[in-house]
Amino acid sequence: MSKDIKLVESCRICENKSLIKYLDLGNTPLANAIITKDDLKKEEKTYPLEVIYCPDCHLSQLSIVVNPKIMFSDYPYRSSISKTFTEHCKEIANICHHTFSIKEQDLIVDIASNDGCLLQEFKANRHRVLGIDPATNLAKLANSQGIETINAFWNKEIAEQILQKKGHAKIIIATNVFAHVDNLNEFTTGIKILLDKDGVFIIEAPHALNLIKNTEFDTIYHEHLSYLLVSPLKKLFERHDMKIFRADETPIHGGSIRIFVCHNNSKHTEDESVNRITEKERNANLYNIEGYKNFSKRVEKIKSDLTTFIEESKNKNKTIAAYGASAKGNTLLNYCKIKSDSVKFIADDTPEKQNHYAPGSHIPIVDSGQITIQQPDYLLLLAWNFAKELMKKTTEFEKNGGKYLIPIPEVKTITSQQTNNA
Ligand code: DWN
Repeated sequence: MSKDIKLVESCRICENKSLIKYLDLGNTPLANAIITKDDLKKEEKTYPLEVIYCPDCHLSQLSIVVNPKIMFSDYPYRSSISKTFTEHCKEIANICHHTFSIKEQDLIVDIASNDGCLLQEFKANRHRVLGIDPATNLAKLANSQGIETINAFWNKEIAEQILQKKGHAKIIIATNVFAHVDNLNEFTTGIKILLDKDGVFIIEAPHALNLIKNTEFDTIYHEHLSYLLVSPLKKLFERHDMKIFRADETPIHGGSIRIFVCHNNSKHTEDESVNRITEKERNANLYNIEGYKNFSKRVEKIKSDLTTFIEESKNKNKTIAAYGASAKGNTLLNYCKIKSDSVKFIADDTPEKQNHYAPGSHIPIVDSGQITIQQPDYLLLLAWNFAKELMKKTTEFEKNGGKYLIPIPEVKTITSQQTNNA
């Protein structure tokens, strides 16, 4: 077994050891391990990508944990590239402002704060803000943009340090990180230390309900150790004398949950939203392995439909390119064994990704100006979760007769009008 990984021997929430595998996507390179031209010839590391289910607490999780230092110390993903996401950050800040009446000097902490785009919204409201992110490149970028950011992984020592220096935090936010963490007990212990008595801890992550319902299997990659449901998280927080008092559904990233957690003895009382979502999870049969039985068949159908579409297009001398060099896109490309002989390039607006190659498929990543320059017949939206935004940026491509192709929840060509009307 490679020294980069460790086997998951028990459920990370309830320690149950009899876990059931329901998906195997094979050995796959790390989804954000983009490659320079010089490294194209070097052998790429791949790791098993399998999902296992805990029949006791219903958490889905990967069967291995890749050393987080390998994945997150230098990170090519910038949250603020997407306008949709920056608008989403405004929504989170407004909810905090209006619902939890935070005062100007209250401390707001964002764990895995990336380039600081969420904290910018709180800083605009004159709150004290602090980011924590393990990626040296992102912490440097956020600090250079005036968002104080500690370059570290979150743990209880960091929580203690911040408490000493800045006092308790009124709001602690963790968007798209809770599912990335192996030791959730240690992570939560840190939250308990730093969170003000009546403070709120907000987690946002793709909801496993949408992943299964819409066959969003591309959301499965080594950064995402857990595929979250509200039910197992309730168990985790109860163990830490904390409670989930509100749960929202939000469309970001293919459909996410936003859950609000507080100390048990805080002033916040649980509302009906928590039970409403756990009922949805139960009705989707996600508290039973039966609910996952046909998932891999649906994944296979997407793979066969996409590869057939590509083969038929090639036979008709049609060209295909892609937009959005996303982590999810690399899971899709690698599982479907799609290479640069099928998809000519992947356009992306992230400077750190351009002039690199996608891991596994080795498809060149270029700036999005290449879309109208090369005018492929089809544009595969690997970041289908941002389809509206990507289409708004490529109106000329569509006007020139180009067609959009989306892979999830089913493989189909789609127009911007259909997307806007959806
Ligand atoms: O959890 C995670 C999610 C939130 O973000 C991380 N583990 C990694 C990352 O996953 P992803 O790469 O699949 O996320 P996105 O946000 O779907 O990736 C979008 C990609 O598309 C990025 O590379 C940026 C690019 N993009 C672009 O070039 N122009 C996106 C938009 C909206 C654009 O206009």
